[in-house]
Amino acid sequence: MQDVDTLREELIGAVDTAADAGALEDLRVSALGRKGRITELMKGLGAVEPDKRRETGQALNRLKDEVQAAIDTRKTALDSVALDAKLLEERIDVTLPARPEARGSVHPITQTIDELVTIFGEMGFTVAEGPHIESDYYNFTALNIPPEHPARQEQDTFYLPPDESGTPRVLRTHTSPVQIRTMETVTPPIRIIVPGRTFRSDHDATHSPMFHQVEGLVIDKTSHMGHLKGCLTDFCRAFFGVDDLPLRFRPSYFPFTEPSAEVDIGCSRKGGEFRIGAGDDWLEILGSGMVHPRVLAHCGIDPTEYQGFAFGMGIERIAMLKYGIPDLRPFYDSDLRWMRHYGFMPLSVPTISGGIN
Ligand code: 2U9
Repeated sequence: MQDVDTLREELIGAVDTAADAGALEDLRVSALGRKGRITELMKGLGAVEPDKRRETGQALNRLKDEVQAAIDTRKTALDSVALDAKLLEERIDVTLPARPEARGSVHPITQTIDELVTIFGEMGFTVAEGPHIESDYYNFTALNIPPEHPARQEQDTFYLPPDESGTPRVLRTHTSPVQIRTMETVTPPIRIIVPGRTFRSDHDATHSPMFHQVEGLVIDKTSHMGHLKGCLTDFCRAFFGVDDLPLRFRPSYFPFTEPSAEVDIGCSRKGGEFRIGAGDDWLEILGSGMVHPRVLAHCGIDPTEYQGFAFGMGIERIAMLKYGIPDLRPFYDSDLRWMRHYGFMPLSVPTISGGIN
């Protein structure tokens, strides 16, 4: 009978170097299968001398176990290599869209804010932000709107329970508290725009309880009404993409500015068709004015040394005008069909050189 140690060395050597699962299976069959070499040796035990039969049988059983264990170990190693190769081959880029045809788009509000930031950014404005929940002081009192002032009612304020210290709180009705906070902490010159959400208890076809405003503030020692006019004229012409867009500054009243002006842009409504640009009609687009000396004083800025202008407009309104969106309500419906129609390509970022419009 063949020497068991030599056979072990041969078989285990072959198992350890088997190239793949197929070669390993061939080896198993040739060693342990019904007609395998170890099986055949076991079948021949009857011919072994009786006093060596038991010892040889035990040695063959051990060999069988050892070969089987070597096959299992090699199989595990080969499976692991095969799995690594498969994973490498089937690797997926998880950053790709799950469904290539499902393309996201930029909401008209986001697009309009990007455009505003680009235009005012070019004029040297930076963007400021602040909380949606405000104290009554920042939303009203600091803006020269004292407790009994009718503007508090006109603005349909959402009142919230007071904070732990008893301070009355509201959802901000305009972004103006951000300008107050900026003036309290920054030494002029100041040149900021504040785009953001605002809240008023008003809900119909042309009003939403949450809407967006952008306000601007310039504070220094010399800015005057002429700068306000130039700044807003340049903005409106760049935003609507009409170089000779006519503007009209109409005297108005706001508690936080003096003097105040509302700004209209030229338009035409001839033949039932609305067009922005030269025409015989006007459309109100924003409010503005020189910051009231009392507002400056509330923020610790000396009104005999500093002055400046402010303005505000509704973002939904200018987006609807620019992009011909007829209804306000679908802005917040998350309706994909509306987004597909009115949304913007994610990579068409507005720039002054590449175009705002
Ligand atoms: C400070 C000082 C002055 C911001 C201004 C307006 C005029 C204005 C409305 C336009 C349409 C709001 O969205 S809207 O309803 N805004 O007409 N806003 S001046 O004046 C400020 C703001 C902050 C400290």
